[in-house]
Amino acid sequence: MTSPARRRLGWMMTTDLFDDLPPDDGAAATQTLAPGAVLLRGFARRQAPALLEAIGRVTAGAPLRHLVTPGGFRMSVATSSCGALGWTSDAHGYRYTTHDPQTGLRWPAMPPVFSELARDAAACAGFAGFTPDACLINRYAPGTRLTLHQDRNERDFGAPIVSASLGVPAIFLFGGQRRSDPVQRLRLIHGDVVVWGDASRLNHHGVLPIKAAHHALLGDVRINLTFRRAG
Ligand code: MD3
Ligand code: FE
Repeated sequence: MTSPARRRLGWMMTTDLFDDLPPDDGAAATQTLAPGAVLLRGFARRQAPALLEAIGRVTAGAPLRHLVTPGGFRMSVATSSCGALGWTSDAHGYRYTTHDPQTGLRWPAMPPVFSELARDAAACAGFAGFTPDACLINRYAPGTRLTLHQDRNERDFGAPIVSASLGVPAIFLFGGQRRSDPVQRLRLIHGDVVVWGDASRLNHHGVLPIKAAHHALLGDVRINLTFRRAG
């Protein structure tokens, strides 16, 4: 497959504008942010309405809630989960569970539109065969932020994490292995997907406070889906 831009320009130029892209692989909008970290601009845009409908169904069964960190702070992000495992936090620590502690029920099943998106995005980034068993749903109201952290509660760091952004934009912080490493800022908008694997899997990351904005489908919120192989 050839990108529309490359097709349009192909007759009049050589490849110099596209030297950062692999040749002719259909990955026209892919960008490597760091070793193992691949940005797929707009990858989830087409599926966004179906994703939102599925988010509505999942959160009807497992409501979004503000978890409390082990340190006793209420998270400003509201969280839910689906899949065989869901992520939770309380005074005892961060962990994955098979049941939602708030309802006592199993986490809702992962909707096929979720798992297919995660699998396809991972494959596009070079991680064929990714089958997530957990999806965290994070909802950001205006002003909500996520402080710099690592994701270390998963069993297998060999699997990537896939994240999809919906709604209003966010400035994402992408650091290194050590908390003190320099941090890149990346603006993520509706439909953007990032695959974080290999050398970037344990990098620190966070989200700056969400600026007041409006999105046609989501209003003033941002929703982020993160797909993991947790168990
Ligand atoms: C880079 N969520 O839920 S997704 C989280 O936008 C979380 O809701 C953010 O961090 C959000 O834990 C960021 C992007 C992300 C997720 C996991 C990563 C980036 C990552 C793991 C390693 C490196
Ligand atoms: Fe994280």
